[in-house]
Amino acid sequence: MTPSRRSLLLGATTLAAAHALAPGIAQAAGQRILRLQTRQIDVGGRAATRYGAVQPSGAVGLTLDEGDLFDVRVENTLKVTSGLHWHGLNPPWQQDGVPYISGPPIAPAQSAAYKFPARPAGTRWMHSHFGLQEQDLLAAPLIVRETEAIRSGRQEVVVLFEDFSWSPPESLFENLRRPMKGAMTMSMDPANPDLNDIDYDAYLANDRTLADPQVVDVERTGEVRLRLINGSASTNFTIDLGADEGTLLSVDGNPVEPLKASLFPLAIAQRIDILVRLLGDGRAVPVLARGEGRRLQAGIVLRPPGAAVAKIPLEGATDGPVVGLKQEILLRATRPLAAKPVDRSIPVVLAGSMMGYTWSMPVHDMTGAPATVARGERVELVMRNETMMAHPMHLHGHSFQVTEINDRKLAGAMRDCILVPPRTTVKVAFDADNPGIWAYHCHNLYHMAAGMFTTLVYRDFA
Ligand SMILES: [Cu+2]
Repeated sequence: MTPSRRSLLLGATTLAAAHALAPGIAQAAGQRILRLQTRQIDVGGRAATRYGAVQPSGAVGLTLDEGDLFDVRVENTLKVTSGLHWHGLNPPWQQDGVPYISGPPIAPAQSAAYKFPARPAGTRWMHSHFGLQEQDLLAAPLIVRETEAIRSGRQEVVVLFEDFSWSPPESLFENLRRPMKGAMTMSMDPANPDLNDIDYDAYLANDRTLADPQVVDVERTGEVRLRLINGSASTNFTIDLGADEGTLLSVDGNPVEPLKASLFPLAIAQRIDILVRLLGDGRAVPVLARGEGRRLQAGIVLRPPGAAVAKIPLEGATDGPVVGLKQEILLRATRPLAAKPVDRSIPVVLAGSMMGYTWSMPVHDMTGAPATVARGERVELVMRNETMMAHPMHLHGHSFQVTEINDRKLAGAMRDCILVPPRTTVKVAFDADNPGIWAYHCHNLYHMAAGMFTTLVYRDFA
């Protein structure tokens, strides 16, 4: 089998599939196309050109049903090398879309094909893992609708929240890395942690600011399932339903025992599904994402028939709450890991230098070392944050369970991204059932770019 130059087929697929993907040959039945392309959005009356992942129909991102095959070709129409990672799906490692780890990135005018079972179902997302492209909004929803959600017939509303700057990400990063600036912006005071590295110009909800928010028509009564994705590069949000309550159904796409609240923390890269019941009082229901330690906010509005939609200010009256683990401690997975002793416990320190902007995540006290596991093991990651910033830690290719927060044992949520606040130790456990080489990193884009990145490697996986 000679690999096509234009179409790089990744992972364990059949010869027939490879031929179907070759240039000039008809597209395989059921295959979806996602194009990496530029698009224009309006931010405060000014046009911004950013990246996007769009189907030929114009649909942004991808929606599949539980049980579907993830059968996708990514076409790079950008002038730059790029790619997409399927955040929250657990594919074979070669199809995970992390450049140079899963496989080569996609050069301009080239494409790559992916084919694997779309598992696990739930609210996932996709984003570039190449350089700082995520800050240029190369991110989109990736929803695998649960059979239960489909059967319910409930309306679903998907919202991707993002942080936006008029400055190019490279200059934002350079600015952070200036030695004096880095030292000055790092807090030494445990009572006063650093909440933000970057002062953003706007927050977006489905590409729109609150100057012109998306207004979603809903029934007068009934229930709406919100699928909320924090696709920010560097902003933790709190979802605020105001006077209304919602019921948390899942975190990172994984079901939890229902939890009622009005405020829901949503760290970088995390997702939450919330059920909102419309009370029949004809009021519009705003769904806001408030930036941590900032007045800036974004959001959408659910509008029952005839409801008036009031103008929502770009900035709230107070700073958005500090995002921590108060709600995390209450979460219980409805489909937890099977009871089993831990075979391997791996210590990971989340570290940062006060001089300049350097982050790291030494494994077994060795900076740059991978976490190594063997197939079949129950593995525990013990993440100890010695810095003054929170780190949303993401492991690729696996769903883990939160098992302990500061010595408090939990049968917590299943996740793929857990926030580890300053001076906090969080333990998570997972089953090593997906052999390969996997990215394991802080999902704050600038922390990752400045070194808070390692890999999880299976021994003898090849
Ligand atoms: Cu971090």
